[in-house]
Amino acid sequence: MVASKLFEPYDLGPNRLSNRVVMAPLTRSRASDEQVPKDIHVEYYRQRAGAGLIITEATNISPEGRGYAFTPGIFSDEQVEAWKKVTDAVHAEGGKMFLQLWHVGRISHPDLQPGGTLPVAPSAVKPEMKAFTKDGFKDIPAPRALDRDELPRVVADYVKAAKNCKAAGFDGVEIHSANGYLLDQFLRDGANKRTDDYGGSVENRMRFPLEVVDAVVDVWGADRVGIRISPVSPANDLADSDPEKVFVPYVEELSKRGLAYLHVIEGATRGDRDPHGFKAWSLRDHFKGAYMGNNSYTPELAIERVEKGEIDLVCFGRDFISNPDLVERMKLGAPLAEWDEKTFYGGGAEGYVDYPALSEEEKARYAAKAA
Ligand code: 8OZ
Repeated sequence: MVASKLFEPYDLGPNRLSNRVVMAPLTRSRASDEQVPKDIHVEYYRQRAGAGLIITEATNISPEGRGYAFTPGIFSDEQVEAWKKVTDAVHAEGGKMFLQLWHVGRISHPDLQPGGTLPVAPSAVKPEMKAFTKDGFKDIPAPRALDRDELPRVVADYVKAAKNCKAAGFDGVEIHSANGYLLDQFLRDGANKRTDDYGGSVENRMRFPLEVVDAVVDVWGADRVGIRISPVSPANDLADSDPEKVFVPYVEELSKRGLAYLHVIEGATRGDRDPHGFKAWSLRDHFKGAYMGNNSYTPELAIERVEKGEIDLVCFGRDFISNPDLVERMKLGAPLAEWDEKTFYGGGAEGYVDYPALSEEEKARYAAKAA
């Protein structure tokens, strides 16, 4: 057995996690047309409940918040009921689960929007990206800039979704403020060209994301709210001219609010861990809650950084796709199964719930080898 703090319990606010390994939010695009999780979602998450914490795939807070076909939502009663089955299954296995609250902003397409309207964003700046629609990939148009007096309505959509998460039995929520989606579009100057008090200065650019954070904290209490950021990731055609200048004060504001954790994609999303002069992990020094590291961690690096106290929690994404019993395998020092990218997005059970856990015989064999 591999002995490490990584496999010891962690008190994340009121939630006691059985270990420090977190299943990353992973978009898999297998929900119904109505954005409702299915029975295979129940099985998929149940199989992975050995994680200390599961963060759901990014989940649409409103019809407007959707940017990809077959992603799930958390704005209708039907969706709440479906998610309740998922949380019940995870809890029955002793797991903990947060839902990730998502609004894509400009990373969408009229085909994915109610009434076929333009996606909304801080400013009408077109991303050089394609959207995943039911009919395949389509070029993303320039979005419509949100009016200032519409912003409270978007905050209210977050509040409704956050309340629905309570009804669905989640243990907390993660606010998606990363990867070039709506909140990140307000933060980073590549997408925010506003001239009102929601654009321009760093203080102004943080205003809307912090309004969302405060509203969600009002619903859940800060110790059950986490947030995800990706300060230096170029994902979804978004960048900032000086990420340190905006993310240090942003993280300081988040810390003041007492959020449970800061989830940092430390490099380019699903890529290089270190693509920029500004070291995103240095943000830990500005945050008093738990620090969750993410991006291409290996079991060895996770153990090293947790043991050194450089991170509190560590996320694994793709490894959790192909290893439902990832924590067990890491503890045994067993090899990890490879993932198949062809089945990451869309489809059904294949490549979703059919990756096997180790058999009892295999477990015994690896345990004997490690002894
Ligand atoms: C991969 C495919 C679609 C969406 C993210 C929610 O990057 C996503 C996402 C990832 O945060």
